Amino acid sequence: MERTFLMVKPDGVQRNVIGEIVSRFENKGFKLVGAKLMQIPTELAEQHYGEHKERPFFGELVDFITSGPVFAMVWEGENVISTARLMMGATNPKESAPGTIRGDYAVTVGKNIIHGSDSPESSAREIGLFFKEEELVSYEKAMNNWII
Ligand code: 3AN
Repeated sequence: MERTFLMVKPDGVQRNVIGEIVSRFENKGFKLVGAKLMQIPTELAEQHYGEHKERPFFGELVDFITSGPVFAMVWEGENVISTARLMMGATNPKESAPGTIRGDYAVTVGKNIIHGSDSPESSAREIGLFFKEEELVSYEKAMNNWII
């Protein structure tokens, strides 16, 4: 079953929307298999955002993501990577539709509440960066029979 890495960023933690975001993915029918509140060390932030190293906003990005605690999660489900991206909305909140997380909660591109892996490759990489295998749980939910 597909897995994705999702993270409520420091702005989302400060604005008390962890529960709201978890609820959206639970209600959709996805399964939470790992989660933790953590303060990201600078080195991990630089690895996580490695693909943006040459971008002018890289320093800002690292400063922001390390500025306070984040809520890191791994979610499981059919097509969870692309569906979570749809539920998050466009990177720039100016373009994210109402009803999406960023559309409902975010105003600027820097402070856009949530991160989500954009491909199976980035999901595997990011889950590996943030979680040890033993921090992820495999379990059955009876309700899943009514979802898939
Ligand atoms: P997403 O988070 O939707 O996958 P990416 O991977 O293109 O978007 O960008 C990573 C993060 O970098 C975004 N979440 C956003 O906060 C930040 N970012 C992207 N573009 C800009 C920009 N032009 N100025 C400042 N920050 C940006």
